[in-house]
Amino acid sequence: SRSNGRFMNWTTYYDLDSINSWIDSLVETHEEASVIYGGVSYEERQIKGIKISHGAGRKIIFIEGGIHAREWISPAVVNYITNELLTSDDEETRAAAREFDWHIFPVTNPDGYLWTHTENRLWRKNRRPVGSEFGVDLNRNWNINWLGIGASSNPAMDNYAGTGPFSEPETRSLSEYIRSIGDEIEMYLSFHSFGQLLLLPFGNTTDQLANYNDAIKIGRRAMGALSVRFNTLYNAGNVAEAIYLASGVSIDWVKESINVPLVYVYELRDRGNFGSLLPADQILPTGQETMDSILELIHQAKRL
Ligand code: ING
Ligand code: ZN
Repeated sequence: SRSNGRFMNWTTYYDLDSINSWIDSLVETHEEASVIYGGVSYEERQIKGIKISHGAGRKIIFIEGGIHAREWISPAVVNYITNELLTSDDEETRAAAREFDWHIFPVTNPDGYLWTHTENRLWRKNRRPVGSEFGVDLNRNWNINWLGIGASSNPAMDNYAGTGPFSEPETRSLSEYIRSIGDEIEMYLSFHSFGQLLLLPFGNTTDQLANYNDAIKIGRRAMGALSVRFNTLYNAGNVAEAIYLASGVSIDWVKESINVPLVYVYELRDRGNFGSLLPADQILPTGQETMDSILELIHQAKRL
């Protein structure tokens, strides 16, 4: 499924090279777009992204996609959002594109993503060799409550936390990128699948956010907007309420170390019928309803 680098339909999952060349083609044709690099992977691939900016002095919305390799709907939806921000005729979408600087990384785990296209469709981690095993869970490796509850010290496990906080080049370099723009980030969105959940920090404790009441209200209204188009139902809650506890996760580090006001994880479609193997004909509807919800997140955040 290689694209020609100029076109992406929303009925196909694309591989790493195709996504990266698609980003190049967008940057060539949209003056508000530029290539950004969030760091590098263990196998020395770039974490390539796209920045959309219509001028100086804007707050940032940061989008993290594909930290788990097999969750293909995550990069696909993130690319759909990017495309909407650059090409939509919809008034509200265009306003959102202009109002913020968008820093968007569809594939924050490039080695793992490539591996799911070539060797093992259900691979989750990066591809660091550890003894006779491979891979660190990049959503357990951040320097926040590292190796606490819901993370494993066993490299054979899918939630292996690595040899230390930020032991992995992907998380270390991406966190440096985030820190470099941290003061300006208004909202951080991390895309996973599956489960149809909107999660709030924290991953490692049942303690609630200082702004929990606002954050959950905004999130619930956004999930209301998400449901309108296709009646897709999401539950919203902090990680402890809605899923399971996990430590060393990106959202906890972004909340605690960078103090980003609004931080959410999407667990995209579905609720387990197809799970990680969501058929490609669900990319477009998942992208559309998710875009609806992001516009509502922005709208509701402004009403605070
Ligand atoms: N789910 C997330 C995981 O990393 C999560 C859930 C996200 C838990 C953020 C805590 C914090 O396990 C998937 N599907 O990967
Ligand atoms: Zn995930």
